[in-house]
Formats: sequence, structure tokens, C-alpha cells
Amino acid sequence: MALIGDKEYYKGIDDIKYEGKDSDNPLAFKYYNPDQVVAGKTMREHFKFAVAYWHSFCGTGADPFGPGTINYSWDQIADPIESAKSKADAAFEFITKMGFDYFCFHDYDLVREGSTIAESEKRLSTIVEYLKEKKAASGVKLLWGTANCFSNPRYMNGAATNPNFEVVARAGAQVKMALDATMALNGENYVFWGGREGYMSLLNTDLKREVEHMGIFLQKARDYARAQGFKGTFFIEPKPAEPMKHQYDFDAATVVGFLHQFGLQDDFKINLEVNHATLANHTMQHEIAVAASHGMMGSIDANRGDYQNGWDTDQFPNNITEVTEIMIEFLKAGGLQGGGINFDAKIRRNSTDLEDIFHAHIGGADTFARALLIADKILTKSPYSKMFTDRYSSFDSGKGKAFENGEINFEELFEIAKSIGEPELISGKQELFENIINQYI
Ligand code: XUL
Ligand code: CO
Repeated sequence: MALIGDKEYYKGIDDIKYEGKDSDNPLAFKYYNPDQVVAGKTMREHFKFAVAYWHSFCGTGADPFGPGTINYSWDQIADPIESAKSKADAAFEFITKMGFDYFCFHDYDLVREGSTIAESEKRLSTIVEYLKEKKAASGVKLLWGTANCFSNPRYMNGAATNPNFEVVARAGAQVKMALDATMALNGENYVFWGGREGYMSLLNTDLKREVEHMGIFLQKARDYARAQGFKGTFFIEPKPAEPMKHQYDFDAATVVGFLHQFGLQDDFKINLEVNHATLANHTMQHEIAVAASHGMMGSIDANRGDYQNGWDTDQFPNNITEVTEIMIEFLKAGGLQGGGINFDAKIRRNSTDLEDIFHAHIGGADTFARALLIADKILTKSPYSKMFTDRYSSFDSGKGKAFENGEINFEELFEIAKSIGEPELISGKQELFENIINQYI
């Protein structure tokens, strides 16, 4: 067997560097220049790009119609710890070559689950010790950890929302171990994505009771981690459906309400994923604006969906117009609270060359970088910001201001309306707004 730790996995591919937009080198950044300052911060600080362990080192391209097309050498290693270490070596080599600072994981992306809780715990703590060394040697950090409480058949009826308490307890044990791993690796945040927290049929589902169980579960998880000294932020990642017909964390607005209902609003923020927004019939811009309006814009899972179908294709971002509009909301929100840009995206099943995973991440990072540059120009150099604020200028003084301050009652509104007569029509100028975006692209 090859010497674990000494092997080069992505042979022939050097560190990816910024070469500028005129470079024809497919293995170079054209726009992502980590140290370039835009809107007061370096690109590296704005984005905190992270690689998703599950897609880039576990995903084989298998789909319901056929097996995977990518063979990872570490999957051939029978011993779970040796396999996990080999995978970690590859992961850290890749992240370092990309020049990114972060990774994200599910517990059993790191190491195969054991046949008992005790065995899983032992495996996790062994690989966590190894990852500590890898982190120290490379400077790569953990953006967030999470627990995969959706793949194992035991979770087929849900994890925290399972109608069987035994499964809820099992999920609690798993989340405890994932929290322990995240804390041991100095994870900056912890994510809850309610993979099977939802239902297939209301005929057999007590929705109110299940949502309450989820609220209590999250309170207890928070209390445990805080008692252990975890200072990071918890994120909920909304998704409206898939794998369940209906998922409880439907979208940002639903999650905001849920967090307030269970007193979680001070510890939790939202991790928004582009493709999940699409599936909820929202734009990502809408989701960011909703989360930001509640001070909960925590982190982003970057990808894109396919607008002709209705499932989670997790493609790498490449749509400049879409991401520019996302970056406008991102900058207006003052960036992310604690999180970063995690590429929760996978290469296509027929992308089978070693370098394809590099092209994918380069394209994703360049799309965000280019969109950030454009959005910053739009907000600071174009007429956009003035047009935007001018739309609301009637609330900046006089009676409008008094209304905004809550100082005008309904009788007074009635009198004001009578004295004004019919309000004039003021154009929303949508086409001009859209033209400005295109002009700056
Ligand atoms: C699934 C998804 C997950 C979460 C983490 O759609 O996005 O990978 O990001 O569990
Ligand atoms: Co995600």
C-alpha cells in the first residue's frame, strides 16, 4: 500500500494562482485574487471559500440509473482509519493547491460509520486527531461541521422529528459526536440541515409534534455545545423538499419564525444554499434579503440549480448575472455573519478527468470574485444606490418619517390621505435597474 501522508494525489497539478482575466491558463484564477481589497476587505476575507468534503472526496457520481464514474483510491482501502487518513491527505492536498482556507464535513464523510456508537466514536476521535495535524501543517481551517442524519436507513422517517423516540435519541448521540468533532477541530460554525426532517404524507404525520421535537432537540444540542465552550454560530440550512416531499426548514422566512418560536434566535443564523432557494421558488437574492433583514445572514452554500428541472443538481456556480445580484444583496447585508462560501457543488457524472474538480472550483471562485467586483462598482459608481434610496425618500422626512417612527395612527393616516388626494404614479424603473446591472457586467 502507498505511504499514507507522502503520496501526491493530484499529480501534475500545481498550486492554482491568480493570473488575471487575460490568462488562457485553465488552471489559474482569472478574477479571484485572494489579497485584492474590494469594498474594504480582501477577497479572501469576503468569501472564506470552503471545499465540501462530501462532494469532492466522497461523491462518486452515482445516480439512480447507474454507479459512480469516479474511483477514489481511498475507497479501496479496507481499514476504515487508513482509508480516512488517505482521504484526508487527498483533501488537504486539494484544498491547499486551490489556495482556499476552509473545508466543511459531515461526520461520516471523514470516516466510515462503525457498527456501534462506541466504534463510531472511536473512529471519529482517531481521525479528528489526524485532521488536527493536517490543519496545523497546512493552515486550512474548519468552516463548519455537521452530522449526516439522513443517509442511514434508521433515519428513513426522520432524525430529530422521527415518530420513534429511540431514533431521536440515536440522532442525539450522533449530533453530540459531530459537535465534539467540530469543536475539537476548532470549527467556526456548526450546521443543521434537516435532510429527512419533514414528511412524505400528512396522513401519518403529526406535524406540530414533530416540529416541537425538532425545536427541543436543537435547544439541547445548543446547550450541550455552549456548555463545552463552543463560541461559534449554529446554522440552519433551509430546503423546501428533497429527500422528503415537504421539509420543515422550508426557506429562510420559515426558519426565522421557527428560531424565534423556540428561543434559538440568538445562537442560530441561516446557511443559505442557492439551489435550495431555487427549489423553494425563490431567488437566492430573496433568501439573502430575508435572512439579512433579521440579522441572520450566516453562511452560503454556493452552487446552482438547473432551471428546467425540479431537483437539486448542485452544479458549480457560473451565472454571472445571478451571482452579481447575489453579491449586491451580500454587500448590502454587510457580508456573512461567521460563515463563508462553501462549494456545496459537484462535478457532473461524466466529468472524469483528474483536473475537472479544479476547473469546477476555479470557475466557482472566479464567478464569485467577478460578481463581487461588479456588484461593488454598481453600488459605489453607478446611479443604482441613489435610485434605490430615492424610492423611499418620502419616508426620510415629514409625515413619512413620522409614520416610519410609528407616530401616526389610522385616523391621522385617513386625514393625510384626504388632504393629499390621488397620489402620483411613480415608476419603479425596473428595466433601468436591470440595464445598469448589464452595463456594469
Ligand atoms: C443537501 C445539502 C447538504 C447540507 C449539509 O441538499 O445541501 O449537503 O449542506 O448537510
Ligand atoms: Co448544502
